[in-house]
Formats: sequence, C-alpha cells, structure tokens
Amino acid sequence: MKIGIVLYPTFGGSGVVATELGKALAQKGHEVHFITYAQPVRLGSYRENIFYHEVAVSNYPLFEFQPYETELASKLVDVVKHEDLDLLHVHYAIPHASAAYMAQQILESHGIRIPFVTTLHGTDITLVGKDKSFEPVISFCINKSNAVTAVSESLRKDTFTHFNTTREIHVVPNFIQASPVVPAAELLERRRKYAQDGERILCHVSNFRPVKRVEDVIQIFKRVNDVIPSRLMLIGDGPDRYNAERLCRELGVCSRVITLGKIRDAAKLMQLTDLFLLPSETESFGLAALEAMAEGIPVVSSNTGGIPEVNKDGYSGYLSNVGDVDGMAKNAIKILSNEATLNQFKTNAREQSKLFSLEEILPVYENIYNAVLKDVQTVK
Ligand code: GMT
Repeated sequence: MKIGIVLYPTFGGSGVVATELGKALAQKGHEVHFITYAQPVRLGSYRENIFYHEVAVSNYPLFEFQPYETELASKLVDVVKHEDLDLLHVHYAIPHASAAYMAQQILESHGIRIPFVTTLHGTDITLVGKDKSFEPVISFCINKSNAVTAVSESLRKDTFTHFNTTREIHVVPNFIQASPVVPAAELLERRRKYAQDGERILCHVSNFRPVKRVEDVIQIFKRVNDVIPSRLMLIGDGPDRYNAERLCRELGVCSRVITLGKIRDAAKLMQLTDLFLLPSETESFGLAALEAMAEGIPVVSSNTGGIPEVNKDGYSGYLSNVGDVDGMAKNAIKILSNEATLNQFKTNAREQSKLFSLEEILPVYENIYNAVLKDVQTVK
C-alpha cells in the first residue's frame, strides 16, 4: 500500500504514535509518505520506503494567521496525485481531517478517489472539543472520514458525548515496540550519574502543559523525598516549566531535581528510573506512561480518561483521583520503600506493556486500511 500519514511533527504523543506507525508500516514493505510542516521528531535518519513531504507555510504579510489547513490540503492533493497514494491516515480531527476532506473533494473532481482514516488522540476531543465553536467542524470531519479510530475506550465515549456523531469508532490503543532489557550492571553504572546508590529516581515526561499538572509532580516528589531519599528527573519543556521550577525552590527540593528539557529518546533515561509520575488532569491514553512501563518502570498516576486502560491499579502501579497528591505520594512510597515490592511492580509494568505491543496493533490498522480501500473500490 502507499499510505500518506498526516501528523503533528512535535514531541506530543500523537506525533510519536503516527511516526512509529509509519516506520513500522515501511518496515513491513508499505510505502509511507509523511506530510507535515517539519520533520517528525521521531523520524530519525534515512529508512527505506519512507518519504517526507514538507508543507511550506507561507508568510505573506497580508495574512495575520497563515492558512495552514489550506496549504496542507493543497499539498495533500499534490502528493496523492503524483505519488499515486492509496489512502491517507490523518492523526487529529482538526486541522488534519478537515484538510484531508478538502483534498478528497478536490481530487474527486479530478477523477481520483482517496479514502482517509482519522485517528482521534484526545486533545482534539477532550480539550479542543469542549470549545463548542469547533464542534460543527469536528463532528463533520468525523462523519466524513472513511474510518475513525480512537486511542482508548474512554476517548471513544468522550467523542460520542461531545460530538454529533453516531458513526462507528474503532478503538485502536497506542502501542509500543518492546526494547531489549538492559543488563543491570550497565543500568547501575549509568544511573550513578544522576543518583547515589540507595536513592530512588522518580521521573516525569511531558510537554509541561497545564493539563499535565506538573506542580503535582513536584508536590508528590517532595512528600516521597521526605521519607525516602530520592531524585526527580523532569524531561520535556513547556508553559508550566517555570512554575515547576519555582515550586521546587519554594519547597527546597531543587538540588534533588534534575531538569533535562526536551530529549528525543527519553526512554534511554526513563530506564534508569524507579517510578513514573503522571498526575494529569485528563489523558486520553497516556503514551508516556506506556513508554515507562515498557522499560519496566511502574506508574503512579491519576485515574482520569484512558489512563486506567493502560496502568492497572495495584499491578503496574497505582491510580488516584486527580489532584490527590497525598494519595499519589503514599502509593509511590508503597512501591519504593521495599526492594522486593519495587522489583515485582517493575516486572508487572513490563508485562502490562506487552498488551500494547506493536505486533498486536499494526495488523489492526492494516485491516482498517484494507476495509476502507475495499469500500472505495466497491463504490467505483
Ligand atoms: O498531551 C500530550 O502529551 C500531547 C497529546 C497529543 O496530541 O499529541 O497527547 C494526546 O495523544 C497521545 C497519543 O495518543 C495520548 O497518549 C495522550 O494521552 C493525549 N493527551 C491528552 O489526552 C491530554
């Protein structure tokens, strides 16, 4: 198949999933064309069967806001036509599904039929979607997509709650490619750069948006560090980084906190840690938690949105209500205070992550692609 993938190229989970999916499809022999405004962060170096088409964003002075959606739709028309694509897979309803719909209509007028699959990731539904002004466009795009997927059952339900649609939405969870277990001696050596022997390392990875509640991360860490000598590794950057650093100073824990900023391959650092914190306000899935679990790192998280579908309470970690920093700290201490308990949670976390392996999920997407292609051929 020749597949066009439209995504946000940044560090966000949707971009990561879309890029990893494209890489896996290419490895299986499909021809994959990424179409977006910058090189996707996780794309890395040259790979066979992968092509990247950059959408040039104009800076014509008349436009105070550049018409990205229109530029993307034009690029899609061009790439579908000249690369002879079979289908488009767009990640995010707006502006990607709306641009795909526009491209589909234009191509139709040229006698070319191209189906598009829309994957809903969360922010488009749970955050943006709550701004009612977007509702007509998002509902329309969902209804016009040739197939729609959502990354969790919770997101699927939210979509029906917030949008005017009754169409079928397939739940296709995010996935992870299992990484080889790193020998303990090597991990210990690398971990000594960040913590002394006997200390625990807690970790948080996000884009530091308010929805991630990074200040809760600091509050939880303070409570844990009061009982168990620990370090906190913060990976990522965003609007709440300043608030997080200010709170560290206020609570007097700065010297215990390692703030690393944006890192392309966060998993290499996550694997040095003992516990992942994800106290988010809302999370359609929580890919970062799954990435931690795949490295054998248990997760203490909130119980919001799709997180309970990923992190199993009392098994791969613990769940608490949003904002319950005392409860999350208690749970963290429960996991970290005893070596045997910690090792059991680490094993469980890795086991739980296997339910979301790439090998399980890739064929699900391929089946959806085949079904939409069949539908289009039948209509022809
Ligand atoms: O919230 C983020 O970190 C970014 C955001 C995105 O759009 O890339 O993530 C959303 O999609 C991820 C991949 O499906 C999910 O794992 C995240 O839970 C989801 N974020 C929210 O729902 C807030």
